[in-house]
Amino acid sequence: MTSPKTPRTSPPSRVLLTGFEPFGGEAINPSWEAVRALDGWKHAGAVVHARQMPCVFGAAIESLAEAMDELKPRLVLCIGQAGGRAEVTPERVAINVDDGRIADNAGQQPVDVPVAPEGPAAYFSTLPIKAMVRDLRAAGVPASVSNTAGTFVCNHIFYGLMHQLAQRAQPGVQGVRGGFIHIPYLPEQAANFPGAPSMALATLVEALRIAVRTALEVERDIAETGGLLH
Ligand code: PCA
Repeated sequence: MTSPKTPRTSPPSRVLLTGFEPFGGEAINPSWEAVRALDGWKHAGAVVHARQMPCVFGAAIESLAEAMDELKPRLVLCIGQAGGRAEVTPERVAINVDDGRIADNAGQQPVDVPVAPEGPAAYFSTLPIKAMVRDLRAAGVPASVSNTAGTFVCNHIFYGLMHQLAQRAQPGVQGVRGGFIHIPYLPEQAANFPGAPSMALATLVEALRIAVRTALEVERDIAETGGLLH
């Protein structure tokens, strides 16, 4: 008797999704709350691995590098809190500067120090940020492209991510895609800042699901304006 052949399947590829620990006196960080809800989620032959990053200059990039070495992901999406923003905002560009308005969780407050002294001034995200915004809006999630990730630990890890991907890139080989998304406060955080916008956890989790899906499926970003006059 012949047993039915099991179909040949390739091992699932990995998506690394990172969120940050709380900082700046907050008890929670929406980025970690949303990211950890997606740990193990599978889509299109890829499985999400969630990791928490320290809100510390230097250590954040080291943790990210360790996770990338361990998981060898095909896609890396770093997420962070942008208190005061009303929308989910895929970031367009990471700049080569650390300039802390507040101290990080280790008490460091670098001012006008490069993230990588030998690195270029900036890196663009390699995520399809315009398609992500389109798909988020279509699903009823307020979203816009952002042209600045700030100069704190989020821009720092974003720059560190793109710098590492650039260094690991091999000519002629489809590179690993990566980028950063800032998300608003959770309602329970915004309740302490009357008037501040917020987004429910379920909406944030759905937003990240959409972002991962779009990044896996859309190879070339769409040309649709996401620009600002100033
Ligand atoms: N947001 C901070 C750092 C960690 C986070 O979640 C930022 O926007 O730089």
